[in-house]
Amino acid sequence: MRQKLVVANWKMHGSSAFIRGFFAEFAPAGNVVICPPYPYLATVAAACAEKGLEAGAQNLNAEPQGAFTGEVSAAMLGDLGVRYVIVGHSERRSLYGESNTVVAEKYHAARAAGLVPILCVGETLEQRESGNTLQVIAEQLAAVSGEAESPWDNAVIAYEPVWAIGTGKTATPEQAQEVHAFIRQALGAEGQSIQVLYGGSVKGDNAAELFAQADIDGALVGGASLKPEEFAKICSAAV
Ligand code: G2H
Repeated sequence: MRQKLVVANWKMHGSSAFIRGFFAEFAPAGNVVICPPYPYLATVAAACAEKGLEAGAQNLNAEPQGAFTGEVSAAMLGDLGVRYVIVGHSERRSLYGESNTVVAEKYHAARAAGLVPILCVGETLEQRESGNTLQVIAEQLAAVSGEAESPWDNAVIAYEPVWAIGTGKTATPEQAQEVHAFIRQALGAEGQSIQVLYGGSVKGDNAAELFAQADIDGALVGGASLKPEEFAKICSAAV
């Protein structure tokens, strides 16, 4: 039986004052992960530990250490008490040129260090309109699974249609369910146990209908995760 999970992706938002206010107000429900920007990870990890939540990072470098100015390794995240890390978010893919290969390297580096990668996959509007959604998702998944043994153990997948990210346009529950079911089938035997989240303009008032779908195990939430009350509503819908 899969448990539901809700992950906050704060992106490049927040401050020390925001974090104090957020944790003073946020009343958690269920399994929740908070992914702040790097400089706030230690503070957020400590606050999460107090409240029974988990902390996550938004990115990592696949190298274990070395002369990589500005980068952060999987081991450093683990050292801070961080358990999850987002890999392959569409903003990383489109704005920072992360290919399927780079995403796969990060995914495997995270798992090797004992972190749980949250692998983001999703199609652009152009890809959807040209009928290529499932092919794009299959390629993104195949790049990660490669020849690895049990590649989907201790991992989470987030389906985030690029056209729904930060646009206010959410995929309908049926559109999301279709892709989630496809992802499970593409993963073979491991597809039934892995948590598959939906992401893209999830809000307090659309979370419940998304979570009611058979193959949707929760959400990766951007904008709405910065509002403690609304985020708490989304988390409650997952319980
Ligand atoms: C998609 C999502 C969080 P938002 O990027 O990963 O953001 O909920 O603002 O669309």
